[in-house]
Amino acid sequence: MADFNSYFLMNADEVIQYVKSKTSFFDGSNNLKCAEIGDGNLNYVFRVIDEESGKSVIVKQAGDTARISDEFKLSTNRIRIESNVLKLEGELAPGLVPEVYLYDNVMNCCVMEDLSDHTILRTALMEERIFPKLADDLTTFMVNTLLLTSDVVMEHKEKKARVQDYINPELCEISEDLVYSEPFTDHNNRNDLFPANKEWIEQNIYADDALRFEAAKLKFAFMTNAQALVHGDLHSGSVFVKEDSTKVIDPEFAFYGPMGYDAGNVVANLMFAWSRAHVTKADEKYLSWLEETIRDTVDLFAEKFLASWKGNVTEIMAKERGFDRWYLDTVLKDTAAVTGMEMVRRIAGLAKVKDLTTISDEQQRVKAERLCLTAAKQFILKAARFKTGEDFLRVLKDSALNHNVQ
Ligand code: SR1
Ligand code: MG
Repeated sequence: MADFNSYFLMNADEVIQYVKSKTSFFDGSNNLKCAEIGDGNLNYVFRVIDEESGKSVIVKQAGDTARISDEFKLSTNRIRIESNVLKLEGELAPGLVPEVYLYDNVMNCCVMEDLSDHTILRTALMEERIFPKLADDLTTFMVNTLLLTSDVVMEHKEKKARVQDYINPELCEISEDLVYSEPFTDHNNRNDLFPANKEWIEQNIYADDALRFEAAKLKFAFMTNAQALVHGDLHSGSVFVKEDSTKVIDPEFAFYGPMGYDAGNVVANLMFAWSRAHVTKADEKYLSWLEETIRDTVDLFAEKFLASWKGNVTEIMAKERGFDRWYLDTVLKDTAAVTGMEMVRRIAGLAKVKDLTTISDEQQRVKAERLCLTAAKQFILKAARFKTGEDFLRVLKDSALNHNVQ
């Protein structure tokens, strides 16, 4: 039997041995079952369950390359980042992340709460399910984890120490390439375009100089603006939901970056869900809940941000009259720009979203992609204009009309 004193990638049987030897979670149980259930791009995720008591845990282990491709060489340090960030987020936004029971820096794995009674948000949205608390929970999560880790609130030397703790070069490089470079240049020749939209994307994205110029500016902001401890990959595959509960998972891309990176990812991924629902003519009740959720995500974020600012600001100059609104406007501008960048990269880049790729009708998919890209260009090129949820939603709906999707 392995002693787990030196690193290797575990199989399901070894994971059972691991939890027995490293935790007391299943003390006394002899009937553990384990399966690899991961469907993410980077790691291996095992669920261990005691079929008698029903108790279960998740063991997540990092390899030194991405699960989907050896092309991405990655530090296993990402599991340390993920475990520590989940613990910190759990303190800042109680109840909105899974509990971490153990982090192991030898096996590069962590043991955490099993959320199998929840569903991945992207899957749930594709099933047209409604979650009344979603915008409220996600905006609480973002305001608490972003504002409270920024220089507005934290003592500056402590904040700088935290910046150092969460330096995450390899995962940031993935975003620098996949979000901020390749979708505009295809310089690594690995963009995966839907054939029926290939020419349209070449003309409207690759060949748009003004758009590429804005993307270049945004890339440098992403690399240099150490504003807050961002989740770094807050798409709808990083959120678990059930009727009355929202849990944000997978913060392995976390680092000190622009607050708008998280908010923009949330808005963009809600917009993918809307675009799918729109072209496939989904249930009206579901569509209007999605629209309300997009609006509320921006408006509740702004409202809670200003309220939290009032209660938590410590930085002397941030207390100047009007500075809170000015600062929020810069975050909303970044949110709009990142909304656009995420929308472009999931269509013109390598890493896709199922909301769009599983639209089986070719014409519907063409329309969904084009309406997203048309809106995305507005978000990127006119980012400073977006201040309210309605501003965001209007551009999305106008883009749908321009692509003649009724
Ligand atoms: C190689 S990783 C591709 C994408 O998956 C992750 O979830 C991030 O979104 C990344 O860009
Ligand atoms: Mg992930």
